Amino acid sequence: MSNTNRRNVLVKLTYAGVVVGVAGMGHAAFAAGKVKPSASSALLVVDVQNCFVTGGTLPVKGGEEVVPVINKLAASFENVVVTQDWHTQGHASFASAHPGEKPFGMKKMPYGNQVLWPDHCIQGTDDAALHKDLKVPSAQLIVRKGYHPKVDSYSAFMEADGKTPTGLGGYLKQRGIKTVYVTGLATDFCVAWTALDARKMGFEAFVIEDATRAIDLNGSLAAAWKSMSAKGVKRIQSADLV
Ligand code: VGL
Ligand code: ZN
Repeated sequence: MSNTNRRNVLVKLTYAGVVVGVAGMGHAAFAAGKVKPSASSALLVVDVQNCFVTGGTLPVKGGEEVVPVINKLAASFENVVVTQDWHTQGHASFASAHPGEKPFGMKKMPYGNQVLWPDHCIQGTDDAALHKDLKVPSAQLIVRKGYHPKVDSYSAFMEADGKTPTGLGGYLKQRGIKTVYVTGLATDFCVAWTALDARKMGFEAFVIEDATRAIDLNGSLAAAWKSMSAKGVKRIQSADLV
């Protein structure tokens, strides 16, 4: 082996060592009070609605537990955006819209594979309202999504067809937001897709894990963290924030 090659091997090993080290540290890399939201940060509160908590149409286990965590976090942010899953009756993401299909099955749609859900978060119903104890009075925008009858939208930025923006990316960019902190429901669907699209659109993205709860369907939670980590989404806890 030539000297140059040996040096390259060493460089690669060292580089790999650093990468493994950082990945292995996970959220422990963020010590308490070390992550500081600034005027160019926004807190995204995803789908904290009756449909996704106990007693709702698509309950996420422990979904209501995110409410006090988010209420407290909101005080640290100058910019807060809330989202609502906001489906039409008979929406294509509902199993009931497909004869013979059951909730939590899969269906091939023109835009890709779609999990079929129980009817949930129908526009204007109590089920689709924000959780009554969610107190984020400083929120500046409410983004509703999933209102096109034939297309789902887990992400707050982009519908599931991958080409219809909700407008949130433009809104945040026009307001000079560079970093988003994603919270809410559910970790492995709307939170993850929102965080991944935030990265795609060039935002720095954090997910505040204890301000989320997951559906965890066939390993979807582990898969979501894996793809988020691969795309540079940072996993933190609410105690990591000042
Ligand atoms: C969601 C499934 C269906 C979510 C929305 O908010 O994570 N999950 N619709
Ligand atoms: Zn939905």
